[in-house]
Amino acid sequence: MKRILLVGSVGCGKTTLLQALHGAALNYSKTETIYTDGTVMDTPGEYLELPYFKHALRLASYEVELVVLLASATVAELKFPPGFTTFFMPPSIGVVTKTDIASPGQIDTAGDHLRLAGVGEVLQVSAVTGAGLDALRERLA
Ligand SMILES: Nc1nc2c(ncn2[C@@H]2O[C@H](COP(=O)(O)OP(=O)(O)OP(=O)(O)O)[C@@H](O)[C@H]2O)c(=O)[nH]1
Ligand SMILES: [Mg+2]
Repeated sequence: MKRILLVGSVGCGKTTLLQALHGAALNYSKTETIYTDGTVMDTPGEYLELPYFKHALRLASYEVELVVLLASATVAELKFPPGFTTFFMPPSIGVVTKTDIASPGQIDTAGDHLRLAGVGEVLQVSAVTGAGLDALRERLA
């Protein structure tokens, strides 16, 4: 699997997706700092949400081949600045999370937010049901 950086707001499902991608049990664990598990670099949502921390995301992105921006389908607010992908050196893709507990309209809105952030490609997943995980694994292979 490619070396990837997970970026998204607090609670959007980054760590849960990492666990699902690794075939591990899904256990809630608040991410408090940037860490690497295998080829996946996970980040705290605060690094996106608090301007003071944003530079840490850019530095981390130099270590990876692909930035994965995540947006929860259950969150109506825009969490990324428009054009945010230009902040990173590597290419970016978007992933809508929590599709198991969202309506099609909510999933579309989250996808629109990711495209506004600058990604050209959006996948949809549920770490809980496993929907979309095979397609994501294939994309990251
Ligand atoms: N129903 C559902 N819940 C999910 C899914 N992914 C994550 N969750 C839940 O959302 C909550 C937050 O998930 P995390 O993976 O910890 O979120 P995070 O983005 O790592 O959050 P921070 O570490 O705070 O930045 C947990 O209670 C998860 O169980 C999903 O696909 N479906
Ligand atoms: Mg986390």
